Amino acid sequence: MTNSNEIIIAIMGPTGSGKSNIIDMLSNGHTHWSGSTLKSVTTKVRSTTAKIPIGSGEQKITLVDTPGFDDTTKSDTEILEMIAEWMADTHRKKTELTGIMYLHRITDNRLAGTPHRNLKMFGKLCGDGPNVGKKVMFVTTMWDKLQGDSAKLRMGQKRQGELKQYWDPMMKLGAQTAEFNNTREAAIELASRIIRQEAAGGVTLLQEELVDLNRPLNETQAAQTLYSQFQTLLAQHRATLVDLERAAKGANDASMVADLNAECYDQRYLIKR
Ligand SMILES: Nc1nc2c(ncn2[C@@H]2O[C@H](COP(=O)(O)OP(=O)(O)OP(=O)(O)O)[C@@H](O)[C@H]2O)c(=O)[nH]1
Ligand SMILES: [Mg+2]
Repeated sequence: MTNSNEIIIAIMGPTGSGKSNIIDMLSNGHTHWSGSTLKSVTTKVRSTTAKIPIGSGEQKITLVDTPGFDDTTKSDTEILEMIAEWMADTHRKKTELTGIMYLHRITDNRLAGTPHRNLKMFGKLCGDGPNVGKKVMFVTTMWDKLQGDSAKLRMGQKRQGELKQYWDPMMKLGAQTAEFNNTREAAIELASRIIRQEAAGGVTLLQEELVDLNRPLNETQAAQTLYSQFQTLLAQHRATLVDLERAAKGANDASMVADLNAECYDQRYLIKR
């Protein structure tokens, strides 16, 4: 049996993509969770309830804020651990997620690298079980920053097109996409669309692995994806370090040696991290 009349929407995505901001808007100023600095703000999974207008009535919803991947203080593995703990707990209590919003800033000009890696991991977290795709909504935020500038808007549309290639596997499973322009009305529309789409059943792969199959987190597909990405990065940093050390030994200019040594230091730090 599931507690099926509860509406629960989790918000995930990279740090600074605007997860807490959407919750602040839906809660109508009740929460003040969004941050204004470049540092990661949300450090643990937390939830709040809000009432939003739907049709002629009101709908109570539970909103779950998550710390962002690509955090400045925590590794992606630590973030996944926190999210996994919450998701497993929810599934154990037979509470079902109504939907997950996955956010991305449309103003980011780099789609390759970290955002792509995180999306891949998110795909493994959801899996491709029946109805899971329908629970997902990919949302690009910060569209208001492009408004009134046609060149910037065109750039945003182009990025949205590129992002759709990464979203495609989940879109084929029914995932929705949306653009957010930083208003409460838009936030309500996003939540309403998730509620309207509500797909009965459909647990995420991560919940199934952790709870139904009783697997430890490090054996789940999401964690394995992070691990193999980490190994690839580590190999790249090691190769760069060898090249830099060789270059530093061969350099005659003192300032160039100092620069190369500083870069070696950075690479060693990344390897240890
Ligand atoms: N103009 C504009 N600003 C936004 C939008 N979304 C978020 N912001 C701002 O971006 C900053 C970061 O937003 P947060 O909501 O804290 O981001 P987050 O995803 O919760 O970040 P973490 O908690 O670090 O994972 C804040 O200053 C927000 O006000 C948007 O759509 N438009
Ligand atoms: Mg936050």
